[in-house]
Amino acid sequence: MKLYWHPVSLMPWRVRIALAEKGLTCDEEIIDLPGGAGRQPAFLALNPFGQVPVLEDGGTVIAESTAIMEYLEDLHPDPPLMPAAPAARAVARQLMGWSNDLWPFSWKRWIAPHSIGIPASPEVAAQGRAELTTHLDVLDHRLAGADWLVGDYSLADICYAPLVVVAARAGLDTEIAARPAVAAWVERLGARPAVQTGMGMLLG
Ligand SMILES: N[C@@H](CCC(=O)N[C@@H](CS)C(=O)NCC(=O)O)C(=O)O
Repeated sequence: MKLYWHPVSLMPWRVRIALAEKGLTCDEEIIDLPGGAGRQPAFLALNPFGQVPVLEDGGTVIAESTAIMEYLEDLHPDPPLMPAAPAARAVARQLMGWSNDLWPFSWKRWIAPHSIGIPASPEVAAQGRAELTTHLDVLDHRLAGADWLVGDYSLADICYAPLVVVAARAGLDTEIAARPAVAAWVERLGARPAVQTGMGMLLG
């Protein structure tokens, strides 16, 4: 298997965490973003949208971090990273979807003043922060009295791990500290060896 990624990109970190949790090794190739190798024909042939992560496994090529993680889960079900019961699996996927769609949308607004190419204003940043705060409230509610988002540690937790670990270092530390269940979960995530391996650039 080969993973195309970039060391400071959040979404590939999820895949690296899942690989580490399962004890799998994988070749890796760094793709320059944005506008570098990610936009060259050879990479666009793997992902026409030019985004990392992409996993190549023999003749199989998969983009989208959650699709890659579910592929790994199907191929290597031990240790399990998805709940067994259909209802719990659906809730895990719901959270994975929120981490994929809602969080990044708000996150881009929040970090816009520090990013190139994203329209920025104090109002946009404040709106992003307010949306992320609401998102943290939802997670805090789920985590009340629980160690993990859906029963045992799962892909739902892994999907959020890079997002919340980075958020805690990017101005949302006070919002996280104000939500004790989230704060304890962020600590728990950061303490996992696979999270430290997966997010090597930041935590390893
Ligand atoms: N929904 C995608 C998002 C992937 C994504 O946003 N990748 C970013 C890096 S974290 C990227 O490749 N950006 C470069 C670009 O869009 O050109 C996933 O979960 O894999």
